[in-house]
Amino acid sequence: MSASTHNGFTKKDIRNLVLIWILGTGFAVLTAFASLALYNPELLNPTRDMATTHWLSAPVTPIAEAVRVNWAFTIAIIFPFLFCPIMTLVYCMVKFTEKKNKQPSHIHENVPLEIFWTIIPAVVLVVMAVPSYAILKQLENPPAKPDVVVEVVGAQYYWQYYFPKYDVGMTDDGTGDSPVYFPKNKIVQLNGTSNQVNHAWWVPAFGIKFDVIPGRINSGWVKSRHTGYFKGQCAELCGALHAFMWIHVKVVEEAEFYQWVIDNEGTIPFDEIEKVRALLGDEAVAPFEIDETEEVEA
Ligand SMILES: [Cu+2]
Repeated sequence: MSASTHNGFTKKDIRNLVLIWILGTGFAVLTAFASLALYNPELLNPTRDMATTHWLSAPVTPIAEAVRVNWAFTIAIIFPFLFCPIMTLVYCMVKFTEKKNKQPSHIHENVPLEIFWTIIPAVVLVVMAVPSYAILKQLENPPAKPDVVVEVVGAQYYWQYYFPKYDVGMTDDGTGDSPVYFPKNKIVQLNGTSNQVNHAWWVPAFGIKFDVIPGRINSGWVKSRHTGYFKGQCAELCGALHAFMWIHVKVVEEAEFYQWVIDNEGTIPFDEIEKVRALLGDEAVAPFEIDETEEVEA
């Protein structure tokens, strides 16, 4: 059978396809952005508030920013794998119709092609895995010694927090009336566990999600660049009221954080008293008084 009896794949087809891949992918990406902008222009604002758009909260920590960049990078790298095969299929459906191609070729197996489409996705997976694992490692390990350590306990169905350094604890009952306070621009290390079943502490704006598991301690850390009120949720199906296990975090300036500690009958550690006096005034921390009327047993 001579080569002229059927239409094969020519160099021109390859050139056409590469052009279609590039234009088609670009068109798809532009359409996605345009439809987002038409639906709600605020969705394209990188500092948008999730409470008003219900779409990907604005990142406020270095981890959340790294997660967002990695997300965009991953989407960009996997989009061609979605579009290119679809466009190739459509191209072949149009070009090799029965009318134009009476006697189809019977090609099977193409070793160079199979090596190509095995190696390229494998390389792409490695390219995606390297930054992802780097971020996972960062997520668990703060860049320096934490400024504040918080013990987080998941309960059915609320969250408890305890700050050992300040001997202050509180419960977030899920209504939003009792948020936990974190100081802005400070490394807050969270050590989480659970008293009964598995839960997960998840605040999207912080880029943090870690499981809290009975008998184990898992960690995450937050260093928020902005003050504000951030909402999260338990991310592990934990029982009947799982959906109401909200997380409320208020990130405040350092002075307001210390005021919160004092208002909640916490203790200012000795080495921070001078700083707290400078921030809140002398009367904020009562001087240490010895009650001389109290009898001391010999
Ligand atoms: Cu839960």
